[in-house]
Amino acid sequence: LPEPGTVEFKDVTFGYPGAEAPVLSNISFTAKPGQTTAIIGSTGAGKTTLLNLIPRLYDATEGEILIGGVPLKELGREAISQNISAVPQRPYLFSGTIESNLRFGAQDAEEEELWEALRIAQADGFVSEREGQLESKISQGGTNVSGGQRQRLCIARALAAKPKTYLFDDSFSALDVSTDAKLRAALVEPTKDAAVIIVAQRVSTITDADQILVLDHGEIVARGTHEELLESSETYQEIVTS
Ligand code: M5T
Ligand code: MG
Repeated sequence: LPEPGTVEFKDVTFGYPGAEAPVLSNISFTAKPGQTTAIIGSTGAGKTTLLNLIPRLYDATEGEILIGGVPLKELGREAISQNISAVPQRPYLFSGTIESNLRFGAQDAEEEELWEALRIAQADGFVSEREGQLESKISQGGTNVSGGQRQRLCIARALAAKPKTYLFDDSFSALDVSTDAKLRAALVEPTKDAAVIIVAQRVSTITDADQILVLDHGEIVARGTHEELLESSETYQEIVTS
């Protein structure tokens, strides 16, 4: 059996209910623990849709998705939520405290572990400056923190859960380039045994990924490392120079 956390797509096709054309066609790849798999492609290419199939927000129309060698449909909701942390493209905070938001998926974490997750996510600074710190109130939807702070709190929440698989949907886009770089450097150690899948807009976010999938109109049109794709893929070259 593949290692726990491994994500396998086998010839996956998906169309939204009621839509005529599929949004994803014949997607096959393996994201292994200890590796970063990046997905890049223009807006509407199907990147979010692809990620959302992994925690079963939708089910594949054709083909199969397996986690650690087990088909998603046999895994059950509980195993999926315990093993996968997803940071969505529009990260969401609940009304409550920073602590209650971080504990979603990490109920038993020590307070020190929450701070560690905040440090990695480059969020410890602004949290420690807020009155009440971990007890500081978050309004519904997180409207009383900035977009970049919301994104970092959601990354900290994902880290606190210590999953085997991480899904980051454009999670670094609201960060300036220097915070983005610091955060990704800090992520290396805590995610080193996990499968990490990153959807990115900026090529600089993914140049060191173990494999990059180039998605175009719902199909993987090229795959490889940054250096390989610079040589082989016109679509990738266009993304790099755009
Ligand atoms: C891919 C359509 C969307 C687009 C295609 C989420 C969603 C998407 N779509 C629906 O019909 N219903 C939905 O609920 O699917 O969209 P995506 O996966 O959101 O693309 P992306 O993540 O690569 O785009 P972006 O802008 O985040 O870079 O035709 O209309
Ligand atoms: Mg998207």
